Amino acid sequence: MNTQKNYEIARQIYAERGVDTDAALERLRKTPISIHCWQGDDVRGFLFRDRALSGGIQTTGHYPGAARTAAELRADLDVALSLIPSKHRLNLHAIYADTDEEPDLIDLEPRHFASWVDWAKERRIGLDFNPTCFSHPMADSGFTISSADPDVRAFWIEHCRRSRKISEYFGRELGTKSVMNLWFPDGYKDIPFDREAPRYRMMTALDEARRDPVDPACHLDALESKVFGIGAESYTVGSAEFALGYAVTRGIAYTLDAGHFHPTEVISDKIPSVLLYTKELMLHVSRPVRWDSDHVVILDDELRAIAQSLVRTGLIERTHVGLDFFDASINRIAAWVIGTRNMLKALLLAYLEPADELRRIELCGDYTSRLALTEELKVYPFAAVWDYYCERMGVPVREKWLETVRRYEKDVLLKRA
Ligand code: RNT
Ligand code: ZN
Repeated sequence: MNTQKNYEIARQIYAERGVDTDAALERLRKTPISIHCWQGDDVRGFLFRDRALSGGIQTTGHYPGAARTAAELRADLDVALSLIPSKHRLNLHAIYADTDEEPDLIDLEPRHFASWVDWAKERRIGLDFNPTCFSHPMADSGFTISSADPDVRAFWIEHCRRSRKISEYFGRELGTKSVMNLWFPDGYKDIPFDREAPRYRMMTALDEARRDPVDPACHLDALESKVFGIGAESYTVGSAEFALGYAVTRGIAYTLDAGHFHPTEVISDKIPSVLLYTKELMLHVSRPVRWDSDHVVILDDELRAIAQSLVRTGLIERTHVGLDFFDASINRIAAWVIGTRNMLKALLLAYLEPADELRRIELCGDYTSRLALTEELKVYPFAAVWDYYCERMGVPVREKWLETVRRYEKDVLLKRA
């Protein structure tokens, strides 16, 4: 197929509507996605390989080939990155430390992540970070940093304090600010008597964990809210009001996860509100199916709406777009490629909107034209623009990438016993 010729036709069709497709592609090229490392090994990490995943999150499935070491995970990521157009970032969790020393979470230091920094430097990509406040004996009560037990609380405060140093080190070494996402599974399975005390403890513990000054050019804290988790159905300490209030009053970022709200709520509508009150925003783009199931992101209406919220009013400039899904029932590299390419497709669709025209139409109250135009735009020749972009970025066009994944599965993944 003639990708170039198809693009020329598409470019003219968009141009008739006043849309510059070359400019849209240039904007897309400059939009990094923070790709989550934990899709590659079902959120296990390398520090405590015998611990089951806890914190009310779950991976299901037994697809072969999960990475068992940092070297394997990096090799898998290299394959995924070779199939995703343009440069992105990698989002690491503390349990992905690459060391033989067997440190506990409160012993972690930047040097335990040196191999990741070398890898990122070679590829000229940025790193983001997360303290891991689950899958650990100190989290077995269902509470971490908001625990009523001062020893438990102190443990998690120290882990988060150290995590900030690691995140700052990423930013300094790589010359691009690392966003460190704080998420705590803390909550009650059944109805609590006191809903305030754990929140007060979380607030003060977070202040303590964040007491060391860090270079804002290298590190940014973000706090993620949640509505419920498995085993914490009745009460979550870090609720939406808690996390947004904390982020606003402390001048940090708030993290919106697409699966962390009631089923009819959507984060696409929350993005513009949150960014009125916080300087920056982190996203965990995910796909909840009936619950916070973290399915692979597909190009559905909500994904498109998220991208529209970010692009139409320029809020993407203050947003860190991260992914958060984990499916152990399909090829994990394919999961990364599908989800990330879909995020990029959604952004490109948004960059291809005739924004000025639609804004003018809306402001003059012409809702007929607004509906007519947005519906017709859905079937504009977007695919020709996307294909051309993939070709130009040197990655496979359309589903051709699956051949590479299949070959790697046969040669490498299936050989991991
Ligand atoms: C859990 C949160 C959290 C985790 C990752 C692994 O519900 O979404 O972000 O998924 O930190
Ligand atoms: Zn999340």
